[in-house]
Amino acid sequence: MAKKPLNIGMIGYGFMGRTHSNAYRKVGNFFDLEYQPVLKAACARNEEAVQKFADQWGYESIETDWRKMIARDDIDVVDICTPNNLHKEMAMEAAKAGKMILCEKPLSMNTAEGEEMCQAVEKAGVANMVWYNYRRVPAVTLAKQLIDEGRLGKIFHYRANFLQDWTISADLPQGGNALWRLDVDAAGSGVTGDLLAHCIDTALWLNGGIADVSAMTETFIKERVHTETGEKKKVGIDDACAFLCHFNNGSLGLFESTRYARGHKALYTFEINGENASISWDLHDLHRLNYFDHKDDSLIRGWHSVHVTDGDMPYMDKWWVPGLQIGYEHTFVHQVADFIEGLSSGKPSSPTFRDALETQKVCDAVLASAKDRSWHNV
Ligand code: SOE
Repeated sequence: MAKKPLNIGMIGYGFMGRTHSNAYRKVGNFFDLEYQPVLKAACARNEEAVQKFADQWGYESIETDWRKMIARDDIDVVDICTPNNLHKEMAMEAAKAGKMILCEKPLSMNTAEGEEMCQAVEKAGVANMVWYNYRRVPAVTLAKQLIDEGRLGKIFHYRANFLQDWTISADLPQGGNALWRLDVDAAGSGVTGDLLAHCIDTALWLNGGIADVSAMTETFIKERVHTETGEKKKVGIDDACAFLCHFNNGSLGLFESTRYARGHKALYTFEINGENASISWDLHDLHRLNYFDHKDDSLIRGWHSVHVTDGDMPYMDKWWVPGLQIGYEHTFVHQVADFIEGLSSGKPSSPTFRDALETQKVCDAVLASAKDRSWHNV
């Protein structure tokens, strides 16, 4: 049967614009879905740059005014891939226009903004999702499956890190392409919203809600030149953040993120210790899930490394043959596939805006705790 078109209007053309565009193009080749994404329009202020992006990825048209693009009758889904300070305004406008929305993470600058966005999409009744892609690494989805089956038993500990080293140089400016992540007015926060948000989203999904947090943050470089003015400006983001927390299930959490861990580029890891078994995962070896089962015969008991490539493992029947692994870009393909399946089944795929708001609440509590150096309820 012919697939129904799902017309995509993409706002922004940076790193995420590329990962999402790639996913829209690939998904129909590997997943049997009711809808086929069509790259209808790409939108950004810089006409020459957005035309280049559109040509590269095969978008049918461009716009330089996002309001105009959202208003177009031939756009079904608005994909927001802009700096965080624009998410709310764009999502509110898209919801008002009755468009489905896929929004880059984190959902918003803070919980208050996120709540408004949730109310807007719920009132408009439009499908919505936030791009927390790491849930859809097959090994991470497998971890969810094993935990939900109760194999780990009671969970005692959840530990996660997201370590990078790309902002160590004091010469790096704030503001502009990609570097808007260093500008608090555009990003809202530093590693908390950018990196820990990923760890928190995965943790809430795997291990349930977080009750309270105690955090510390540090800004190692206090002033950086701002790209727009050429002047030095105070740095308002957190360069590093670590926090402790209690999960609602009684387990203890320990999270750390920094852009100052020399040698680490994107080392996202987590480990979960339960009564019967433990699980660990590492983004640099993303197709493996490490598993320790205390029930194993004591003579051969030990951590084993599961190569998540077999057809009965999450998503893997859609790709190659057992033993052949997939990578980072596939997580976005999986997310589009799940979003479309949600449209067909009427059962929205997670994380919706409302799900992602829970991550925002934890981020806000973390930043508040770091500020006044006390425990904060989420
Ligand atoms: C930052 O360097 C960044 O690109 C994040 O913005 C992404 O969300 C993360 O997946 C990789 O690192």
